[in-house]
Amino acid sequence: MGAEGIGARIARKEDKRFITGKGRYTDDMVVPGMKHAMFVRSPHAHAKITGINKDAALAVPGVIDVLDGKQLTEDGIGNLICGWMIHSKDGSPMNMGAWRPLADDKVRYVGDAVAIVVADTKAQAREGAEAVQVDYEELPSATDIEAAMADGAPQIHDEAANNLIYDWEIGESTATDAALASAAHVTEMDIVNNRLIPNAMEPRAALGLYDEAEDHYTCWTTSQNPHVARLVMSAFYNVAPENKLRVIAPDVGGGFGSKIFIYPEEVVCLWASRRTGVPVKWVADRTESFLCDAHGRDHISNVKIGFDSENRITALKVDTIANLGAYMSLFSSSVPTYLYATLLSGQYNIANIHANVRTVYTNTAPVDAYRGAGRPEACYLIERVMETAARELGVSPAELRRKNFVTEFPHQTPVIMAYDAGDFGASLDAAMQAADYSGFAARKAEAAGRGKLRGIGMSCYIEACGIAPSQAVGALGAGVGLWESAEVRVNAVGTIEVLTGSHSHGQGHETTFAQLVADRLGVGIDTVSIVHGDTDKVQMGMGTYGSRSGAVGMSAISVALDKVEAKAKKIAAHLMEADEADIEIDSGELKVAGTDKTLPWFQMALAAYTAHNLPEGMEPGLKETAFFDPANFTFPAGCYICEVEIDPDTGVTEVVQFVASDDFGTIINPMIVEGQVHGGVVQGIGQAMLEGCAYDAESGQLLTASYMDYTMPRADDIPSIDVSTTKTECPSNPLGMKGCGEAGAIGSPPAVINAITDAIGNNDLTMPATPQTVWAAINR
Ligand code: MCN
Repeated sequence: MGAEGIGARIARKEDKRFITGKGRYTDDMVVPGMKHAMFVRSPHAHAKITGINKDAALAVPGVIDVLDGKQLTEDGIGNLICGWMIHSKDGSPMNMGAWRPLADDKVRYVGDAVAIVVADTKAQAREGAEAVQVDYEELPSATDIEAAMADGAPQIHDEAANNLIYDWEIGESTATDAALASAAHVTEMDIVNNRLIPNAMEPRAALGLYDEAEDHYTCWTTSQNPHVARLVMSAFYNVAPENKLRVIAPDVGGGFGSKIFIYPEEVVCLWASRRTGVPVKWVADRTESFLCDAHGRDHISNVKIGFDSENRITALKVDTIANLGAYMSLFSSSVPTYLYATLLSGQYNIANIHANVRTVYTNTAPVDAYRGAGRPEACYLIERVMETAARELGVSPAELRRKNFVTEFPHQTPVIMAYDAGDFGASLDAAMQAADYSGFAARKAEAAGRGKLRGIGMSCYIEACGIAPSQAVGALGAGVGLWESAEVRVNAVGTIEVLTGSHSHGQGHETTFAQLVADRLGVGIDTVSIVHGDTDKVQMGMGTYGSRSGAVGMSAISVALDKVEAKAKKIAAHLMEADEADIEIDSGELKVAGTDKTLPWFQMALAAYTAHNLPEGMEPGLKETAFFDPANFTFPAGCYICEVEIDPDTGVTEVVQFVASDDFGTIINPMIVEGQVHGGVVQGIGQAMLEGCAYDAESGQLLTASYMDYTMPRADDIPSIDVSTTKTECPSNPLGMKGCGEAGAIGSPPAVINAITDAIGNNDLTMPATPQTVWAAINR
């Protein structure tokens, strides 16, 4: 490792521009003639549109046009799609209703887009939007799972009878039932995983530009995967042919999954630019973000876990219903199925697993991935039921887990996943030591002396990330293969540009990706530029989600670097009249091993472009492209331990200690990884204790559409988090990396709830465990 290479704890290169206000976000983009848009949104949860009168809006000074869903349909703009096909257990394909970018017959949730108003200023667009008169015939609505599944529930899409999208299963039902029937002990629980609303610092935004002269479209957008956005908008939405559409995702201020999807707004802004002849910019206000960004989680489940007389798990049976909201967003169908049920085995050796998953439409915002989609729900379920089983069996939660850990790898679970490497015992030991687990009883007694309830809870998580293997995800119904690409360009002066299909929106790629290059080529990170987020600059890419940029994106860079190194060595050997096999690359030089002959890196690069005597048959230049498609997912795993103190009179709960021990394989930058874990754990504590999304059952209104009602975690809600790592290398990528971006959000909620329920001695507690909820549980 050089001072800036793999493993170096160095500050993020990109932070200078972010913390000095020089980041360039979609809203910073200004193009000549640009106008502003405001969407007219449904105030009703469920209603027929019976008429739209635009006259008053068109009379508002500055309003250029008002466009609606009928015009969008006339122009042939397609339905928004869910690209991951799921079949019900009877073999039928999922029942997907249409999602029009602008609703033209019916609105299905509060915030559903109905029309776009384009005006000279944002204020005029807002005034225009308020003046559009939409006539609605209100329909009864259903916002939660039970209401949507009740007899006589409102029918949200004609295609989905009883609002059921699919009824899917995985694993062996009969064998699991039989194992449960003969178990020495069965623990059964009903588990709710609360709905979350993502809150990126930068709200979503889009700027659509149609250039009539060139017949060309450009879309600046807050996207985690601009190439996928271009592909989908071109291939499915009929917005523009792919060769005439450029999508740019400049600096993006946080995504956490919610900016993976292609939403109505970017499609409509592009189309509106063509219709109106002016560039159209839309920037969501915070209320729009609450209403319309894809929400996360929202599951209800029943789980049964069986043990033999030696407390070994014999069976796990899960019945889950997931709320997918009013429309099926891009990956929504995969979240409660392949991203969830395939991880139900947790860190444990379980011979029999069966899960049944039903998904339903409701009159709420679409639900899709949110930091850790599917996997947090699986982890919460298995780690809550393990802790509960330990309490029922009267054994230590740590030892019950340890007894059931998978210890041999590779390990094939009964639910598709093949865990490739891990040492779950090592994480457990490290976390227990860091948390001074054995000293807990004394701390509890001391707290009791102060009138406080103290509790400890753990969670041993595993997740599958590095979302790729094209063959695997293809076989499971994903509409596309999920590899990643990279191009490494060595310029004639020896500086290096890396073009990557990954997108960074807070994860520090400009630093870690440069560290990899620095490590391999012996150059400083400042001679390396990372280029991403622009479909005109970067070859095709698959973007960032499922903590894939390290394991998949950096691996593509690594393979491209192999090719660059090989060619550089050939050139150097030729110029130094040495054997290619003797060339070493070190500290910015190419050296002939065992001699004092060296060639500076930049001279080799210059020669690659300018030499008249390159090796026979060699093409000039030095740039290489690679597409990396791993053989398996990566499986980060770890142990989180949370300790809380509760005031029994008020229910006010303080997280007094949080310990995270993670296995992320090879670590490129420990400081960035720790930051990722901190961010994830904070979001997990937020889910467990603070963030409660609520719709009014009667009216279907979102009751938590502002920070007055939806509580995000703040610094004073969070203790100093103790992060450490253990290491088993991932065998399916050349760097041995496992993803770290979602782990914190996946592993932490059950640790928190296990700690609170331990403190209060009542296991009947749902998230978010607000003071009121905790107080009620104490007094139940
Ligand atoms: N890294 C490392 N060593 C490892 C693994 C990762 O040094 N063993 C580094 C990577 O090089 C990268 C960062 O850690 O700089 C995160 O890498 P990775 O785990 O591969 O995750 P991605 O970069 O693909 O980011 C996606 C992940 C997801 S899915 C969400 S959601 C999320 C997250 O990361 N959204 C985020 N972290 C976020 N962090 C911020 N600040 N903002 C978001 O929107």
